[in-house]
Amino acid sequence: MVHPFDPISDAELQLTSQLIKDATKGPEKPHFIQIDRLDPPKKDMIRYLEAERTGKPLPHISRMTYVYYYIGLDFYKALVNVSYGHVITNQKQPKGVIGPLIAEDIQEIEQLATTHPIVKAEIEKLKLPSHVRVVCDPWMNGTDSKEDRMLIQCYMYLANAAHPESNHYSLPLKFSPVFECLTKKFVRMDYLPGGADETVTETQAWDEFPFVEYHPDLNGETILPLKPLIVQQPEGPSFNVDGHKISWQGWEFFVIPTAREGFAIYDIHFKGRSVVYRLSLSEMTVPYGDPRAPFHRKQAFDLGDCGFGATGNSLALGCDCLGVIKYMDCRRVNTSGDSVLIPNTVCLHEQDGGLLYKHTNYRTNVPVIARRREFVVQTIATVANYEYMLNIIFDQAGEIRIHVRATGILSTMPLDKDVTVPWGTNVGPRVMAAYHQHMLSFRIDPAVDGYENTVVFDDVIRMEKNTKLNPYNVGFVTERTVVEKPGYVEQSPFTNRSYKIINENKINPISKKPVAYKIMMPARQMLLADEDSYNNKRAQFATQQVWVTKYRDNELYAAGEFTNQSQTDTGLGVWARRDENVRNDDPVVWATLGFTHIPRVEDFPVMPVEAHEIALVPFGFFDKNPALSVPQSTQSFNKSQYFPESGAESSCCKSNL
Ligand SMILES: [Cu+2]
Repeated sequence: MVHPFDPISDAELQLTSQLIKDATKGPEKPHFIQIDRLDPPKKDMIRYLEAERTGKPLPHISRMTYVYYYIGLDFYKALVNVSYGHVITNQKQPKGVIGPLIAEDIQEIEQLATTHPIVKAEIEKLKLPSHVRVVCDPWMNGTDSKEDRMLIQCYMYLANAAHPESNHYSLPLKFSPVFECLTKKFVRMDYLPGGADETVTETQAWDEFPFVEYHPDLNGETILPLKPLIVQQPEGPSFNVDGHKISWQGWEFFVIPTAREGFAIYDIHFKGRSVVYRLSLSEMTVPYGDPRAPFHRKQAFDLGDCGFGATGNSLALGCDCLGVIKYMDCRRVNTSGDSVLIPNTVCLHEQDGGLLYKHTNYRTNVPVIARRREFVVQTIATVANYEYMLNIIFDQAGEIRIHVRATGILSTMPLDKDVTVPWGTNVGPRVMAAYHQHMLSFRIDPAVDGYENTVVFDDVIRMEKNTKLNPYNVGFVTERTVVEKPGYVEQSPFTNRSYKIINENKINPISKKPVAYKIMMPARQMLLADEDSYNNKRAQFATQQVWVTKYRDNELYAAGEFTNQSQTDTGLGVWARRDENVRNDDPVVWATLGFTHIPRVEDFPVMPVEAHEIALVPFGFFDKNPALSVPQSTQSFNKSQYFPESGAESSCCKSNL
């Protein structure tokens, strides 16, 4: 039986596109952009989940899908009831609302960018030798003015003609054609500055210099010998999978691949108590700090413009993930309305996370020691040059970690000989990687012991000095502020400000305070682009670290539903301004994980992962450490070996237990 949380099926996707085709009169066929299932209404789902838990008859919830498509240059959004097979709404969007990019269009533009006569004439001027070829990296246009056409900025590069894996990002060219994405019409040729200012020059003959290659066939490195370190689970994994529901070490939740977010996790319970209703990456924007045209428009919205599921990697057993792996697939639509399966975009597995706790009673020399086993839900998206690894990691102490790693290849700009610029790093001969930011918004729809929750923040402050109680001036206390209305909370690293989701209706018997989950996130630099820039207006979410809104169905994406060439943020920029109560109600927390990336030379030609994380940690949710039920770590369980030259027999994990 289909569960209301289940991802879109092949049949549902095809039914959706067929209904739109049937509803389209006139000669032009629909040009599909995105189809996925709509989130079931939360009110109905709460009833459904309650019935499921108590074994009562399950209420009917219709399966709904959304579809974005173009007819000519007109952009439409429709909602379809796929349980009953009819279109509910089908609306042409206002002019200026532009749909996301889709792989088929991008591939066509990529071809066109090297074969169009105007571009070919420009390439001719380079007088290229036969051992190099021209490669195009299509980029979303970004925004610097009002523009109703969906435009693609084609950044052009050279690569080694003899090898398909040659690193073209090492050799950017100084011209950049712009195409109209839907009609594939040539719009104009932009020229890129190569000096330390905005001056551009006409295309000159290419004067040869070496590539910086990453592929093992080309990088010229001698590979150092390495012996296998094999992750095996001889008795199988410790998790169970029932459809899309996972149970592991007291945790229960649903993992659902989606085209836009990569995946979402629903109805998270630990040891029978609810923690989160829905957890997902809601948006990521990557604005660049190079002020010169056309780089000033480099601002990707990786979810809204492309989609983390639609650009998801097919993860490979024994390569991307080790151990016993459960995979889930993502399904997307192509421009003709067919269903395309991207296999294995989400992997689920266990990993060793080092020690979870240890104490040695020095009087008896007896340790208690438990290893942290982690359960990982992972997806890896390739958004052109960059890879993003999104991990949601559960542990046995009730912690949920949102762990993001950026890797892949820096987006690069051309640089003339011996030039340096103050907004970028020279990462190879005549190639510069501009400073940029990665601003991710995670949407946390909490359910801390129920759905009526409150968001608070605690500051740690000095007690009043020279009082009877604090005569030595050493005391400090926490001071709590309750978030009553939607909006944002300012960062305050010097009061050690921490954010918590509490349930005011449930008092912890030990702490005598409301049960809570703490959102662990260090203070970080937020969006640098000025308030008077489109980069800022389009991504209000990225200007603050923590936002709170009141729950409404279908408010899932921090910068709004349509981000491609958007003029303003139609997400938090609107929802966080509503005057309504969020206390002891149904708040949604939006946590911005931001990192300002000043590229290193070592980030090129392929970047070692840069990891950042947010953790949701129980804070007076349990009445003691919930991980005491984890088995002790012993050598008989772990079966480790001594380094060959050692003959000692005693074990570090010796225990009298
Ligand atoms: Cu970066």
